[in-house]
Amino acid sequence: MNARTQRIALTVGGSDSSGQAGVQADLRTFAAHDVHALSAFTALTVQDHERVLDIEPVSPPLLERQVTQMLSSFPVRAIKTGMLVSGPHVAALCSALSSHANIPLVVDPVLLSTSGTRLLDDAGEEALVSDLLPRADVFTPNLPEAMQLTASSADTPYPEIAAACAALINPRGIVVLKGGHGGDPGFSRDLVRMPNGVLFQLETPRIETGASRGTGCTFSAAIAAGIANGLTADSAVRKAKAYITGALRHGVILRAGRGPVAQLWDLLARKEQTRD
Ligand code: PXL
Repeated sequence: MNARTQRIALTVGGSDSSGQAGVQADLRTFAAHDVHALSAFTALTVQDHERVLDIEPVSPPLLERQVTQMLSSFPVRAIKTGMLVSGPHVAALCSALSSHANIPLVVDPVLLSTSGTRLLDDAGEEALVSDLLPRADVFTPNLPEAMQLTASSADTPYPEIAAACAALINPRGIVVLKGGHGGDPGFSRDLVRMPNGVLFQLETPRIETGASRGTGCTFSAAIAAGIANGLTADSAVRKAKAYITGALRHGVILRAGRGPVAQLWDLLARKEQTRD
């Protein structure tokens, strides 16, 4: 018998039946980081290779029960949130988190699916800003999400958007403004804002691929997994950037040239090397 202890993190979000984004992406990401995944579902979604076809939310009380039970039963070292559906779901989550203020929280403010379906309603956006974000230790909006949540305009400079995001979270928290900015199409640049206001950029060559579903979920989940493994939040962010770059490079094609990033890329690459 060779049992061993494993570090534990909790993901709170939606099921993607196509296994590309949402909780399914988070589960593989935690596994790749040797972190045991607890999950609390906010909704079941029906998705094909490109679209969200149906959404059935879980009742807010059942969401609260899932989170409350996981946090009281296991020593959870980090929590990551994704699709939160509605105002009552955000309220249920905040209620479950209220007696666990010390567990690091990574909030990925999922507003839309890749194909443009809303995954959080208006009341949910309000509750996210007023009740959940003030408790967040890492906040990982992409540029459109950051602009929407801070009411920024297209000509607001990125450092100002990042500062407006920082004003929404725990003063000791980090903002990671994801990708898609910087003007140079050859690069993916994330702007990181530390609690003291220092900004730094994480830059990698842009990877052109149809296998990019789940990129946002995976990046945020990798940050949560790094924190669960004992890294400081800013080390976890840097490490997650390298990890998501590998996952994009090794993307998986499922159908019509599209598919998810490969969360288990490192494991599979090593297996490949040892295969004869
Ligand atoms: O990528 C954000 C996201 C999160 N959660 C679920 C999703 C998506 C995108 O489609 O389907 C369940």
